[in-house]
Amino acid sequence: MSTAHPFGRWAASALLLAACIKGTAQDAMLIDHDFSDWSDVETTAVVDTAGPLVSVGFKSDGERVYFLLEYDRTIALDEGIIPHGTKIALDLDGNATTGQIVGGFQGAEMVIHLADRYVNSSQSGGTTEQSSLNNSQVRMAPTYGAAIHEVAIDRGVNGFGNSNAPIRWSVRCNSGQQVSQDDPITLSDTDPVYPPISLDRAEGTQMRVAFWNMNRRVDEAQPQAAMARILQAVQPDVIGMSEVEDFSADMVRDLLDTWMPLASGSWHVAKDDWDLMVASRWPIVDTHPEVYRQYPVIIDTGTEGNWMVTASHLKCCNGADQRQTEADEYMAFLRDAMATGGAVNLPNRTPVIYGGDLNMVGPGQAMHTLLTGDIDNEAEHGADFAPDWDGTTLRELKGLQTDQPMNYTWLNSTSQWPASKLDYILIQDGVLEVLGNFALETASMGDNRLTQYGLNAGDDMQASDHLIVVADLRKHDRPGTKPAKQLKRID
Ligand SMILES: [Ca+2]
Ligand SMILES: [Ca+2]
Ligand SMILES: [Ca+2]
Ligand SMILES: [Ca+2]
Repeated sequence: MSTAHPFGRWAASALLLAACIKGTAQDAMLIDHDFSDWSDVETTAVVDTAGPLVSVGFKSDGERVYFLLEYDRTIALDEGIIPHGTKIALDLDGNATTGQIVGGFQGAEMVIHLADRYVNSSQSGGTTEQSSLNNSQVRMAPTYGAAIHEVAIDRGVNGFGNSNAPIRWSVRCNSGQQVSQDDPITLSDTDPVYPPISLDRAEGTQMRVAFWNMNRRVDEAQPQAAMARILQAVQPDVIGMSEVEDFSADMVRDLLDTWMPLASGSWHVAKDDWDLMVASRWPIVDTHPEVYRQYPVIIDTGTEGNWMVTASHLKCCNGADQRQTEADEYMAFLRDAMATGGAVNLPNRTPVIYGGDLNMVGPGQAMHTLLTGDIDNEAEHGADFAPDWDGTTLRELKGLQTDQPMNYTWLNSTSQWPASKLDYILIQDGVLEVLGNFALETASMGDNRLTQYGLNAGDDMQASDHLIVVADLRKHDRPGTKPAKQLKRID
């Protein structure tokens, strides 16, 4: 049965968006943890309430098919840590008598086992072949746990790029819940349009901040050359780095002075007691290495005063409890820094930026803490608080890639783990305006774009296993005051 889409909280922005994009229905679907691009899709509610699945939405264009999966609880889609066992079945020839059986659905040429991270494709002769989510270009968002997820499945790489044959599909959970499109449907053949994001600094930017996990390659010749090209194309003012523990601040400063020389002198580089550094065009006037695996520093921008930038590299993988403790520790630090008194004192409306490789997989409770100030272990780390100066939450930037509508920042094509957004920028949007934001994957850039920015297609993975993430920021104009002046850049 069909219902109007149940996402009331997006309705207002969706209406606005629809008004803006009227007549451009081929706009690309964005795999970005923002579901406003689903506003025109009628989702199918699950009749059986025995499990976590609530509804399923489906959409297609000439490059991909898309699923919107809504659950009644937080799910980590590519893990079984919260049981769901979601499978997507595609009957690619619209013939129920050929292919695999998935619960009450027959005829699937392709079955995507999301929670177990593999794809079974039917071969002629009745056998199946197993591939990874990466090989089948199954992309999803968000990477951390949530109740709603969007999934994209590439058509070309899975052999139905040019097919006009009607297909059928089904989504099933291990609860036995299942939603199926039983009547064959024809896929859209419209190519999605994704205007590339300029690498140029947005007008009015006061600080271009970047975060990058450097994968301990800073002393290797080929990665150095790729890092140089990427940084020269991006021209950040401030860089929060992780996995640079084997190198000295002086070494990194000398590299930055070579790659992005400043007319005024040297870069300022501060290193903590973990694997983090912050590099800045402006002086770093205070540092806080005492926060574990997170490195807040105070940067004196001159005309726009002090800003606090925190480079972070939270515990990876199945260390969700440790990530939570680390998030609690940082938020306790921020609460004390924003309050009057204590060891650190930020003047009112000092901009706070937090980012890096947060390794945010699993349920993602630690992200909830970082965004909202809801501290998990209050006995140890103190009371909850509002982490923005206007009493609200922090904002997680989308970080879409410049040249394809994906938000992942980590990809290992030989891994069972799918392309993931591990690298984040969180800001106080009560103080800061976001003028630009992207992740840079050179592999998906066309030749003209690569030439324009002096990049090579292989630069991203040559430099690191993580993409650089970038934001252009400026302070809000406060009501009744003059517009914020553009910062004078030191170079
Ligand atoms: Ca989206
Ligand atoms: Ca079939
Ligand atoms: Ca709490
Ligand atoms: Ca806010």
